[in-house]
Amino acid sequence: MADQEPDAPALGSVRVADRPAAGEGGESGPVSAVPDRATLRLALVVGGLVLAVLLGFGLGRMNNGRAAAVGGADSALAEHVHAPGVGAHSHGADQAAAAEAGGLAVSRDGYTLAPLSAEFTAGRAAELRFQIQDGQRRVVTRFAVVHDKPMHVIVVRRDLTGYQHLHPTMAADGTWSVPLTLPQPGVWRAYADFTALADDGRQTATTLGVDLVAPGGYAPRALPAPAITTTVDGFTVGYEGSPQPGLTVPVSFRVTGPDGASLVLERYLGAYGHLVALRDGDLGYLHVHPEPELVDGMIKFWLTTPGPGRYRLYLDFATGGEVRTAEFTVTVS
Ligand SMILES: [Cu+2]
Repeated sequence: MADQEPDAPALGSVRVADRPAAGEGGESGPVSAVPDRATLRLALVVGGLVLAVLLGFGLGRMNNGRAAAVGGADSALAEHVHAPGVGAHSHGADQAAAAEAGGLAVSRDGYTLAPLSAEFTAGRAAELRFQIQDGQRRVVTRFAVVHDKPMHVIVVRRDLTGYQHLHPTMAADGTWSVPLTLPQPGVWRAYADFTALADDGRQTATTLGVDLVAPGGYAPRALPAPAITTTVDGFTVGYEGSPQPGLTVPVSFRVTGPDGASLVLERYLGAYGHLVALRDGDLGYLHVHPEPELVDGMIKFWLTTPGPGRYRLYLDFATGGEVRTAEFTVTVS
């Protein structure tokens, strides 16, 4: 065999350190080359270690402490990295993918939402229980924490009333559960918004949806007319911005108190506000990317509306230790 240079080093590769020592393997290079190679290997190993430390440090900083893995004690530490200036739920997706509404399917992106209970009695406290399964129908137990929670559940009736934003807890077997009361009869939609962690460390952010039913007389309410301000418990909430079909645009909300004074907003789940947008007609769930800090006293989001139509916006904000939801109808054309 002809003498050959060591393989081009893959940065941080374990393989460099695992190669047999000179002379043990099939190498047939001149003896004089051995010290050089050993030195080179040592340099590569040390370099790889330094690089690994630097990478870990860099990832940790990029991650900004906003996400961590949850799951069993054997969970590998997983990073949930967001590009600077972009909020959660952005995963390098191209604009086309981001412009698609989520939550329309029980199975998508390799994961399936499997409810363990879908029928409720209107007005009676019960429990929503479900599992997330992977492509091999195995129950998923590892999720990335996004906005302080590994799982976000939205429940709304099909006429877009009765909005609830819930955070279930997971049992060791991967069964999620959360108390849920469907106050009125009708067909309701439940969304599971999560980032699953595969065994190989791959992260998949998706939103799956399933219908829940509360039998009884269903009297759907008409969607309220579009408006840029609304009130909730004496607080006035208004927004600025013009959602455009197929584009990601800024939408900023200002909250003022009962006396008209601008309000001291509190962080809730790692952000000043949480916005969910649902499409009238099919209840498509939209991607909304929050800015981490207030901008001119306003809560700023990046909203992607996939097409023309009417949408209902639900803004959760916290003040005085209480979370309230302001709702808006928006026409996109
Ligand atoms: Cu949530």
